[in-house]
Amino acid sequence: MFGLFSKIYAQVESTKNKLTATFKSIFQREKLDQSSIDQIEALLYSADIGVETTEKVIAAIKVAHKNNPQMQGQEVGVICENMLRDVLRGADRFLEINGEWGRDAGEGNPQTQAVPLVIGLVGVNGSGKTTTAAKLAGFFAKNGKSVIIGACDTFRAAANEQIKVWAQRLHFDLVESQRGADPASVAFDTCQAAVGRGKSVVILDTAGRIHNKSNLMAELVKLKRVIGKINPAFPQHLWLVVDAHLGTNTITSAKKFHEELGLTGMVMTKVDGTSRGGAIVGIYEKLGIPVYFIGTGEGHADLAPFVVDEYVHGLVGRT
Ligand SMILES: Nc1nc2c(ncn2[C@@H]2O[C@H](COP(=O)(O)OP(=O)(O)OP(=O)(O)O)[C@@H](O)[C@H]2O)c(=O)[nH]1
Ligand SMILES: [Mg+2]
Repeated sequence: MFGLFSKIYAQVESTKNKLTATFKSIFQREKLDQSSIDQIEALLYSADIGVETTEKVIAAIKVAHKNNPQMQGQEVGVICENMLRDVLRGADRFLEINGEWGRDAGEGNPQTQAVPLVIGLVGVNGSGKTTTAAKLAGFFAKNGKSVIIGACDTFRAAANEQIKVWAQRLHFDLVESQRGADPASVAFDTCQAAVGRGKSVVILDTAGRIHNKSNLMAELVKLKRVIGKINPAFPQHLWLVVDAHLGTNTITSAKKFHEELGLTGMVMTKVDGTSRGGAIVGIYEKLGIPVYFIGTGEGHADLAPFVVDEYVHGLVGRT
């Protein structure tokens, strides 16, 4: 499993080539000067690490440089990696499903053998929820889990068809829906089917929504409440799917989703197409919500569990 991560993280790194290459070139310098520090600051900003963390990293580099004016680039690399790792401590958490996979069940995962793990995916329009639902189904199936998806996006005309195509291609069970149906009742039917069929994972794909539309947020609160009637533990997880292109701009919206719904995690998608993947740092620092997976492409296998060490390495690419 970890081999797969390396491949995917290498892919992330290569798409951010320019940024990573510039970091590397600084870390290879014999001696650090002020312009190198300015360059690192600009790089951290362009990676969308966030103001606070960037300032902290730069302050630490300046102190180290003052103490040792002969400081080498390599040492700066160590500071950057260590500080980013520090800020992200606890941001990677793997799931445990019936005690068989991952290393940490995290909080709020009162699994027993018979209870399926229910994961709801929420987020703004186009963030990658449906694609992530399909990728997760593929991922869990590959890890020996039986999966069912609920097509709870009853708002967009083609939503059901979109997930149905994935279901047929990847052979997972799907509870379909009609446009205009109540998303909570689709979620209820899906969870009930999961219990009846002995599924181990339920993934609920929901319609995209803007955080300040209170009626749409209320719809998700209702969905949560309704499936809680089947088992008070449902949904054990509610993940915000975040588009990496939006960078730290997504913090306000993430905060609102969290306030309304009590998010348990995030998935950051489209990390392949942008150098702004550093936003995970800023978002985690502000909200403290762990990141379970990252999306690295449009294909069903382009998903990797988030691993802080690999991620930081991919971001600043110290050799
Ligand atoms: N490059 C890349 N594209 C992605 C990734 N995840 C999703 N996409 C693309 O992003 C677009 C939107 O994805 P969807 O899964 O339909 O997004 P959604 O959140 O379900 O959208 P709504 O249901 O309309 O809110 C599609 O073109 C996907 O192929 C990713 O990790 N990388
Ligand atoms: Mg969708």
